[in-house]
Amino acid sequence: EDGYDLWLRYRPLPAAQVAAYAPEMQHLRMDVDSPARAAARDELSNALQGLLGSAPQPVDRMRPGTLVIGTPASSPWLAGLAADVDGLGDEGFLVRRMRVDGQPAIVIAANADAGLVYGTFRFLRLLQTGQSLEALDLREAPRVKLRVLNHWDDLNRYVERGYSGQSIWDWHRLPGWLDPRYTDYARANASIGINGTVLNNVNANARILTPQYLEKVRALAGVMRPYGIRVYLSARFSAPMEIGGLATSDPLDPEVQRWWKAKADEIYGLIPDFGGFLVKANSEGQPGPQDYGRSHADGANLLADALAPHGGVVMWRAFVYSEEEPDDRHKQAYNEFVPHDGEFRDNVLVQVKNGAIDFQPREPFHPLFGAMPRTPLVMEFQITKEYLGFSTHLAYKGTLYEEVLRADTRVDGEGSTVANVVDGSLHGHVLSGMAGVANIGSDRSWSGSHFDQANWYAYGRLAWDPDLSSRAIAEEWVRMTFSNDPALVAPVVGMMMDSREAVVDYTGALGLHHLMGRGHHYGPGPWVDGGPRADWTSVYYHRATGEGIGFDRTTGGSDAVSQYAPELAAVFDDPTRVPEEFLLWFHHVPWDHPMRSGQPLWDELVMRYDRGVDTVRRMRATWDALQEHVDGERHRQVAAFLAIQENEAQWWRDASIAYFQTFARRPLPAGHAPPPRSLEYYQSLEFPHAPGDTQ
Ligand code: BDP
Repeated sequence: EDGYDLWLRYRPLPAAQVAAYAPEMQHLRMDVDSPARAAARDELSNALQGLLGSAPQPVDRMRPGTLVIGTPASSPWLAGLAADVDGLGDEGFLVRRMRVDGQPAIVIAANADAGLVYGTFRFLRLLQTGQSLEALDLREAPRVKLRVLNHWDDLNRYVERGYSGQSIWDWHRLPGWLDPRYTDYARANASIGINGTVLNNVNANARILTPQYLEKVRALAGVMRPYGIRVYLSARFSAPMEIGGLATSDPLDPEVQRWWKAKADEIYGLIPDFGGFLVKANSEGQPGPQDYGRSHADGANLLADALAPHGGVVMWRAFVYSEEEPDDRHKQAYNEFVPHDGEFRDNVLVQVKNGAIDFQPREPFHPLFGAMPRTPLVMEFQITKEYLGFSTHLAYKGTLYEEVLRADTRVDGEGSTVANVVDGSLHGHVLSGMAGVANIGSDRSWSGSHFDQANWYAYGRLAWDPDLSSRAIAEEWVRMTFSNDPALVAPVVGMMMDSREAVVDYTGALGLHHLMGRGHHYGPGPWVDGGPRADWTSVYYHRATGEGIGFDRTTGGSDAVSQYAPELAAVFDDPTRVPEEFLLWFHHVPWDHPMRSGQPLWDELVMRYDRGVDTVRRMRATWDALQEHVDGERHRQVAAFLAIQENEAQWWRDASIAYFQTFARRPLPAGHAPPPRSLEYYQSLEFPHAPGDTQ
């Protein structure tokens, strides 16, 4: 059990469940006339062989205990379901226990192959999680259209902010060698509904667009296709100059336009279902349209026009902030993008990080959500844990995703949730998307740790249905990844549900943010100052002084609050009404600011640091007690990582308190031990090597 099998382990089910399920699925009636159907059939056979001890046998006439899989349009025996699958699109499906030709059967029906693949995985999940089939009748379709992974993978297999080994894309051996891992990657993604993957880093290398690399991309696209996954590429805006020999990349230059059109034609000649381009432009030193005095809309439309004849899309990132902006990085994306709402082509989506700064353990939702009604906005979540302890700290991000998706923007009255912006329903968009910065690498366990697989899983499930509950998702994942044993499920789900809040607590609660070590982003660095950019330091964000702490983003401060809908802005603006978890995000308050607990701010902050460490300690104890319920190999690794996490949570707590105490100049509240070492000691600690570091 090294984790390679992910949540698709298909280990034998307990005898009672086998006895209940097996008679219902002795036979299989399915026309296998496409690679996608073959993929679904193979998955089903392997899974049932593993779970139940035998694979269903193909039959061409109905017998009791038959699984019937197909489309009403092409399978005469399912023709009666035409109305039931109507409106489910190509990806939706129904799974139903019913009679077919007078015989009891389980049916997986859809309009197209993609739906059959999803329906098959959905059916298997029922068995894996031990559900009763008694009243089985599911009808599902994805809410979000483009459910995409973003790999920050370089062509030399280095993964930016990746903590699970090298890139899984072995560019050197492609296209000749198709590592079986690519197929398993596609299976895992299809099982959770992901239908697109951007293969290369947003800090893009233009060479990915050269013929030599496009052959390799084509080979990967071939592996993904049966699983309903399209490939996309990050495009470097200066590619026309770097690989095209042009003198400019100006989006309004006709030669540049011709170059991109020819490039798109070339790509679609090789990959007819190519998804499109993801672009990071004029951000953190990347080239972009502003280099020529043009706007983000000009840049995005240049690529959109090249892709449009082929049905491709552009996902144009809004993660922009410039060195020159002295005021508040929080406001920049909004200020740069809102004026261009309505100027983007129909096949452009603007991709927005979940919060206005950068994937911190907690941020309020990005004010762009709801503020660009004429443009579809892609939600960008980070699955890799750049700011939440890399792959050694256990932090289930399902709760973070859920918190953001459920946040109410109030732009169109109550119920204008971020989820409703993202799925396109609030403003009536046909296109919609969600992107997750992948945590996948060449490690045997894929994600660098067993529990980090849950973040990949949760992301996919929420992209399919942004209203799912993170707790229900955690439970599914635990059941499939470990076991259905109730003695294990409840405590492990409990650990996961507490885990992200623990990270918030021990790294800096109450709205503090961006306090990590410089460059590599690991461990505490609240003292980080100086260097090339103020907005890459910690002091820029926490603004601690002898009087108080926090970033004043109120109407009297940077006024970032005004980027939110008026009702919400009024709440954020008011220190007595702002949710406490965002107090220091929006306000600079005195150290003795009264908190809702009745304690002064300083005491509350210390209490939270300790609470975070305590939660990790409890998680460790919970896990240790589960030894007999988990295989030794996985149990040992998780236990070891939790020990690392406990040490480092303590380190974060001690270092942060030692530092902030120099401003607060107050003793620790009773019952809370002072940091054992001096501030100088914590500041002198060096982090030897951080994987995924860029600076
Ligand atoms: C930051 C990362 C950096 C990425 C950047 C981005 O530190 O490595 O390139 O985001 O999203 O969080 O473009």
